Amino acid sequence: MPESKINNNTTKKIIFIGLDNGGKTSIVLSLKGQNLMSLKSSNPTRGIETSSLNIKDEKFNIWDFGGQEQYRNIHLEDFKNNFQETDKIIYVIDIQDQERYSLALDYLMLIIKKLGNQIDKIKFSVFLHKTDPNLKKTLPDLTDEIIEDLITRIKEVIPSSFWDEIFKTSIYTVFERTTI
Ligand SMILES: Nc1nc2c(ncn2[C@@H]2O[C@H](COP(=O)(O)OP(=O)(O)O)[C@@H](O)[C@H]2O)c(=O)[nH]1
Ligand SMILES: [Mg+2]
Repeated sequence: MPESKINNNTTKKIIFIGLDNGGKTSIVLSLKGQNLMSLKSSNPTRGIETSSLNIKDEKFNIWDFGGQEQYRNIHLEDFKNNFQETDKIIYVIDIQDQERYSLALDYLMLIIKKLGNQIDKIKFSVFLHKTDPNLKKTLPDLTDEIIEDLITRIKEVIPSSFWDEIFKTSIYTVFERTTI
């Protein structure tokens, strides 16, 4: 049996993590095909919400980590349980929330530190989320230089093997990832 057939039968664990309001739950819901109107009314995630998702014949367990301050440290404290057997971690940064770039980078750094050499076994991506198609019009102050500077700072934090795992994403495009 080809290897890919075997992998299809296993459920992969994916973690979405980042600051609150970054858009994690919205990404999960849009991957599930929910319409945008229902996304607007979603509440902040408390603790960790798990759900499953099928894409083609692959099954995923999604762990959506509430990003509010009171939960952030708890996730890291119980890191062993929360991050065990993880196939993929997606770190979500709200590109429109310039004031919290530093906070988002600090939290990213803590996660990378905690992962230690386990990171070699995990796929790790950073989503520069809320990169909406009309961003240049709606937020003209968010210049290319500011975004480039953010990307440089991310690269200082994550191992270079993940540099090409930084994506610009938005729920306002058919969920699409643009490689930087
Ligand atoms: N402009 C924009 N807003 C988004 C996008 N994705 C999510 N949001 C909004 O960001 C807010 C927080 O989203 P939520 O999914 O609850 O964030 P979470 O705390 O990371 O789970 C909500 O008002 C969403 O509608 C996006 O791609 N673009
Ligand atoms: Mg949430």
